[in-house]
Amino acid sequence: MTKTALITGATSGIGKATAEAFAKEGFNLIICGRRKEALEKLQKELGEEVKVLSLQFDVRNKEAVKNAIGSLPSDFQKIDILVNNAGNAHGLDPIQTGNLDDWDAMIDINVKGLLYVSKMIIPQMAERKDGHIINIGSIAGKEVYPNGNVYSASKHAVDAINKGMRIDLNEKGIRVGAINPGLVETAFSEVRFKGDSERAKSVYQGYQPLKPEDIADIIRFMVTRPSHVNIADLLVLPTAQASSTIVHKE
Ligand code: NDP
Ligand code: 8X3
Repeated sequence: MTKTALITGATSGIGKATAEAFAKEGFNLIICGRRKEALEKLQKELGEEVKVLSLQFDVRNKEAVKNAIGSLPSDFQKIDILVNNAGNAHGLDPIQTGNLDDWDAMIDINVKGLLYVSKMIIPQMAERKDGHIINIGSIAGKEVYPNGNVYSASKHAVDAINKGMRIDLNEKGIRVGAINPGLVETAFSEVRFKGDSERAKSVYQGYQPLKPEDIADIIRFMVTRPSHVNIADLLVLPTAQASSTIVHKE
């Protein structure tokens, strides 16, 4: 039976690479994001290999999440795999000068958005006693680094939600696992530094960062294990990175 996967934040970076990896695996896809054009482009590309539906919504908007996932056509209603990936860092400031809008964005997207999407999908998985949820955390959910304060808090929340989901869904036979990447070269730093490309580029210079495909490949591995195997929690770093603050640059 062909599996269907819903991926949030599929317009870019890790989410897009995961959609591409899943298409190679033959999974039907529900790709989500705010950028319509990027969704349409990816839908067209991957639509040649598998069935693809795109859903455009902002995960911060509870009603939009409800409407989008609540009105799926019948052939996309059964979701086997949920990848909670949408998220970003906004700003990198000390707590005393942090920006309230940045804090709202990180908590609303990385934490509340993840919950809104999950709430729309977990009940059907629980009823079927079948499903697999992959939460994209971060090394920032395992450690706190200077100026990472609220982003780190949002990813520590993802770490806690991942554990909480696994505990509560244990009796339902649903697999729940997190992958916590270190430095991956995506649009992440562009967003964090609000379009300052030079500053964003410098984050990935002098060493070999992870590529989004590296993380996607591991997610593909996680979801293709036999049903009695749940990879519960992974920390994945570039070889040059030992911790949030220790990165060996040439
Ligand atoms: P990108 O900026 O490339 O991708 C972020 C994705 O999230 C985009 O597809 C974006 O889609 C989506 N997104 C952001 N805000 C919203 C929103 N309000 N509503 C719906 N979708 C949204 O970054 P990455 O691929 O790097 O990030 C993906 C995940 O990986 C994030 O959770 C991030 O925290 C995590 N991560 C990244 C690391 C890195 O070093 N890059 C390391 C560790 C974790 P759109 O703009 O179309 O809405
Ligand atoms: C993204 C990696 O180190 O910028 O989660 O927090 S880091």
